Amino acid sequence: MICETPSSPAQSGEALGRIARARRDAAHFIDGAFTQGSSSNGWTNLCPLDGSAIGRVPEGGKTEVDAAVAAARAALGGEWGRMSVLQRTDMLGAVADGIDRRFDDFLEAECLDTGKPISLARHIDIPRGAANFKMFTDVAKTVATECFTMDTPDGAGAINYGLRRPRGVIAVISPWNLPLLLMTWKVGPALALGNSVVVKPSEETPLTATLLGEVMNEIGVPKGVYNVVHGFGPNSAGEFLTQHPLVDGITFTGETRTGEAIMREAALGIRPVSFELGGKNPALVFADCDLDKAVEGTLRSAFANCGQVCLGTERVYVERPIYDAFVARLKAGAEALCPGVPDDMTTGIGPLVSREHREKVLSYYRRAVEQGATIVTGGGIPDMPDALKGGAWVQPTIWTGLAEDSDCVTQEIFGPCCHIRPFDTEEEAISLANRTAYGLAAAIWTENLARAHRVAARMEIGICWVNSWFLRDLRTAFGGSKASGIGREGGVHGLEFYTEMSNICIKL
Ligand code: NAD
Ligand code: 6OD
Repeated sequence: MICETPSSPAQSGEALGRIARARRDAAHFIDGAFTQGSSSNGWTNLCPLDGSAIGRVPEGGKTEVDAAVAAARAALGGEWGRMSVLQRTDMLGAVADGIDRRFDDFLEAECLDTGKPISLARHIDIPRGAANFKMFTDVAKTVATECFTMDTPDGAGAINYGLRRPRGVIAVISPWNLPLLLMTWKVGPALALGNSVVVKPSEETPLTATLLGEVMNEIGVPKGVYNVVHGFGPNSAGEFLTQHPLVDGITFTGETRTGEAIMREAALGIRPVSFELGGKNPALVFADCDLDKAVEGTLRSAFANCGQVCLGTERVYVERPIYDAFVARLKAGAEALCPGVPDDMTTGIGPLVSREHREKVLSYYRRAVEQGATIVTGGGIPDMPDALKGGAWVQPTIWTGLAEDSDCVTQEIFGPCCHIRPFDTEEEAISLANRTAYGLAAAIWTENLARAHRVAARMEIGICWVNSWFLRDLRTAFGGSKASGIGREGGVHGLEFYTEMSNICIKL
């Protein structure tokens, strides 16, 4: 039965009231100072829970981008650039502790910007924001480079060794779905390896990037090391940043189409890019799986964060003997997810990030019906209390019966929805899973270890989970293949992008 008890109006008012204390304007953070910038351009940041105004956000233009890039460049030649690895990494360890100290401020800001449940942000978004700094300090302190001795005709020989230098000023362009997590996932390694950064957070979620500026100042991180310029993409701060000739590298997480636009800009000046892009991720559920685990895992991978996780499952392939049981159980799980406000502990699902994004998701819900889907559950907007009617709420949705070339099976929707289709053989499942332009993640559910290895090895993706989902060891390579990205970050894998390797050849 569909969850009919979203937060009552009284609960909503109280919960929104508690979070409302964090309502605030955002500011650019340039050269260690908060500023509204040089123009009066800006926008109102809307809360996806009810459509209310959170505060104003200034729109940065060329002036702010120029100032931020100049500050970042100056930092490289100043105290920051002269620090030893240990001094630098101690400072970043203190930044991680600073996030922990202000945990509740970050939590409130993130929940206000995204509407996501506190139970989710408390376990994933904010702790990972801190961990992303701690983890990469370990990498920076311990990473080794190569060394070769070589013979020379005079018999004296030579030694070659690799030397990693910071790449320079890194532009970090980040999305709205896990704002602090995905921004620090790039800022952490960039700073640990001695770069400085200019961050352009998503226009939907400006608050935690701004708050991190306060932490940087509290810790005494030198001015210009961490800069934030707010704005949009095309013809705004995002594009100006990617066009800036003094930016040495661009790391981006977001839509594949945006990645294509950024790559064109990066071609000018031959700047390297690191891209984490979209996905259309499959889950393969074999009849020999533990059905409880597979259903619970797929509920999370399809509906967590209201389906707004790049690694999320939007295509589920289930072996025919357990197909009906799986569909019935996923339906029951989806219908038990109560939409509600962040600090109501019964909330199972928050809103989408904005009404605009809801329009996109609903357009897929309509197209699914037009293209012949059977709606197993959902398909529309939940009935919310009056106080929340202005929010971006949408029902968790499951379809069956769509063709493999239909829009909802081929295109990334980025909402709480998935299509389920039966399969009969392992070979068929592999072929269905790989039949996509994307190559980010896959989940395999089986208790057969040999099958797990065999199938995982044939997934054309960057990350494959077996009997789990979004289980992250930050030392591992993270990224996507095909249209899902370029490069890998995480552990030592980010060294390629965040440092420039020189070979020093010494003739003895
Ligand atoms: P988006 O591409 O619309 O925006 C991401 C960022 O790019 C924002 O800050 C935006 O302002 C900026 N931007 C947009 N156009 C730009 C341009 N021309 N030049 C410079 N900057 C520009 O993505 P989104 O809607 O914020 O996020 C959702 C998308 O991100 C989904 O496709 C999702 O799969 C993807 N994503 C991927 C990963 C991953 O790790 N692969 C992680 C999270 C999200
Ligand atoms: O866990 C991570 O490091 C990471 N980059 C997750 C991305 C999630 C996408 O929405």
